Parts: sequence; C-alpha cells; structure tokens
Amino acid sequence: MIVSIIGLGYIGLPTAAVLASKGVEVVGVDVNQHVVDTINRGKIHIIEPELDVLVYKAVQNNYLKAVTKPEKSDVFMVAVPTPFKDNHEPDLSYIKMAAKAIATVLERGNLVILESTSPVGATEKMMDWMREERPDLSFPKFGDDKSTADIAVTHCPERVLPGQVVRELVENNRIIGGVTTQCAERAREVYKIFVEADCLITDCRTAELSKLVENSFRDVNIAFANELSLICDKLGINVWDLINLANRHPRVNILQPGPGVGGHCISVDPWFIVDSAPDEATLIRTARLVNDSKPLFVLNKINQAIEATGKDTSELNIACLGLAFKPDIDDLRESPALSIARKIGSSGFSSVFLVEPNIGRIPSGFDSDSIKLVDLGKAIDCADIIVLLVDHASFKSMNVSLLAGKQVIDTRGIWS
Ligand code: SAJ
Repeated sequence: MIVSIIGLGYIGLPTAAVLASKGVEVVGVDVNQHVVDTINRGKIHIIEPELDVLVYKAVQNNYLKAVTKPEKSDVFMVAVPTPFKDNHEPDLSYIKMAAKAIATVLERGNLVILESTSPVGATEKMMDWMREERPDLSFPKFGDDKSTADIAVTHCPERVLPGQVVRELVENNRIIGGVTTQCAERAREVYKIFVEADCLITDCRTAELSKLVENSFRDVNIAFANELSLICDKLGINVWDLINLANRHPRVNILQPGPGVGGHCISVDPWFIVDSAPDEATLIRTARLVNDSKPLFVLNKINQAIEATGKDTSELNIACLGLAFKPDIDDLRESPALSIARKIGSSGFSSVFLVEPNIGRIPSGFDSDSIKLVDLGKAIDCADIIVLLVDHASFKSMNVSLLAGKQVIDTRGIWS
C-alpha cells in the first residue's frame, strides 16, 4: 500500500513519519520546495519532540520520500491548513487546491481522507471538487450505505497536541467519519496500522463538528480562567492561588489564565461553529472575544509598570520572555505573545530584548534596530521591565532572585 500525505506541516509530517515507521511506503507532498528538500535529506523544518529521529530513519530506510506534486497512490491523506478569512469565515482554498491536485492522479479503488480541521460540509465539498475534475469516477453519496463508488472519502480529524504529537498520534482515540459507513471502514484499516487506541466510526459531518467542539470546549474553559484573571486583578486577589484552591473541589477543574489563546487550532476552530450557527453559538463567540481581549489587558499592565518606574518609555529597556503560542515549541502562529511583543516593539522603548529559545532569528514585524533577540541572562540583566509571556521550561527553572528590583509582569503565573 502506498499512502500519500498532502501537506507536510505539524500534522502531515509526523503522520507520514509514524506510518513509515510501521513499514508503509509513504509519499509526502508539499508545495514548498524547501520543505521537500529538507525532508529528503532526512531533516525536519519544525520543532517537535522525537520527530527528527523518526523522519531520519524513515528517509534512510526508503519508506518516506517527499515530492511537490501528488503521485498515484492507494490512499491520500489531506493535512493542509484551514485558516479563516478576515470576517472569520473558513478559508477552504488549501483543501480545494489539494483536492484538484489529487484528482489528477486518482484511480478506481482509492481512499481519500481529509484530516484538516474543517467546518461541517467541507469533506463533501472536497469530494465535489474532485468530482468536477474527474467525471469518469463515481463518488459516494452522504449516508447512502447501499451505494457503491469508485472512490472512498472520509474525514478523520487530527487531535494531537503540539509538543506531544508523536506520542498522541499513536495513543489518542481516533474519530473516523465516512461519507458512507463503507468509506469509514476502509479508513479504519489504515489508522489501525499505527493507532493503538480506539478508532470510532461515524459520519463525516459528525466527525467535522466533533473536532470543532473539542477545541471550542477548551477555548470556553480557558476563557473562564482568563475572565477570572480580570476579576481577580480588579479585586486584588491572586488568581493562581484562587484557581489552586477552587480546583481542590472534586468536580472543579479550572484551566490556567494567560496572555490570550494562540495556535492555529483553538483560536480559529470555534469561529467555524460561529460561522455555521451564528445565532446559536453565543457562548462560543463570547469565549473567543474574552480570550482575544487578553493581550490588551497585558499591554495595560505594561503601561502601569512604565508609570511605576517614574521614567519615560524612551529611557527604559524591556524584555519579552517567549514568543511562541505555548511552551517549548517554535510555533508562532496566532501567538498572543508575538502580538504583544510586536506592540511593545513599536512603543518607543530604549531597547526591546526578545527571548525565544526555540527560534534562531527575529520574526517579521520587528522593524527597529533597538529590538534584539538575546538569551535569557542578557535580557534579565539589562531590562527594567520584564514581561513573561510563555511558560518555557528555561524560564520556569531560572533563579527568581534575579528579578529583584525590576518591574515584572508574569502573565502565566510561573513566578507568583
Ligand atoms: N492555554 C491557556 N491556558 C490553559 C491551556 C492553554 O492559556 O490552561 C493556551 C495556550 O497557551 C495556547 C492555547 O491555549 O496559547 C492553545 O494551547 P493548547 O495546549 O490548549 O492546545 P493546542 O492548540 O496546542 O492543541 C489543541 C488541542 N485540543 C484540545 O486540547 C481540545 C489538540 O488536541 C488539537 O489536536 C489541536 O488543538 C488541533 O490541532 O486542533
């Protein structure tokens, strides 16, 4: 069996490597030539624990190769981005491109699996885009288990946690949503090769919504914690102590507040539900707004810290600890830490020290010579104001006495 994986990003590449490690011949497809060349050298272009060794071995053993255009295969897995447009409407253009590219090499008996997080109906749209290109092939009809078709189509949303992807790919339960039950059963055979947990069969629409609901559940819960942090700030109460105490109740499990919610999943997916059911999804929308307002709260805290020094901004050095959207990864997508740091970068400080141990150069959006990417020691030494934005391991383990005499804004509560 040859499996092609379209999109070699945070999900596609680990999935390709895990499948290859089970002795499956995998073709990774990505439009980015640099990504393709990097993988064919046995290297990786993202930071994810254990992935480097897995990819190196897979390429060495000839079970994984990367190409820029799809080739004939038995199974096609689509793991491309599904961002939203300016009005929070889902942008399915990457899925459309992938569908059209796959269609050129599709053959009778192939299975196409959509893994990208998608609004309800996207799997059937993907099928329509393939059908447009290949009127010679028959495709299944939603829910019609009696029909037979040349191509099987399924939605199997990825549910792995960045930072633990390799382990979770194998250990997490998997939802397999077929256009028909037969389609789902075909896909289950593929996932059973590497998934040790349950592969749960449903239809593609339920699978689509289930993924969105999981991330919205987490977003709503983080919004609750973030709202508590605002309430506690107003009432002069330490929110971290409060949450620790409340969580000692047997049925309470409050999450942690922070500078906002980032990443390409939790800050995006709830909008797909809001877009599909705007009048009904009021709590889900409000949670998004609460989480998206948190960076502004942090910027207000920075202004208070400036005032407390009694100096002008232009006389002060500030350090931003962390730019990634969460600890110990290099992923900057939708990162509230990055957006806060960019605002700080254009606020007229004498120097802005960025500390992000997981990246090698300053990201875009920092245009002044006064902004430097430095190590933790230098930043702490030189800064008057220290803003902790990400709870990276190296920040948690640092000597807190070095912060004495500085204005400190700890958005993650690691030093509180
Ligand atoms: N965050 C908080 N407080 C918390 C937990 C998280 O502020 O208590 C913030 C993080 O700092 C980060 C954001 O939320 O900015 C999201 O981080 P996360 O670790 O909650 O989730 P992701 O985006 O890395 O991965 C999520 C996971 N979904 C759920 O846990 C329901 C993962 O299983 C999904 O596969 C992934 O989204 C995805 O790809 O959709």
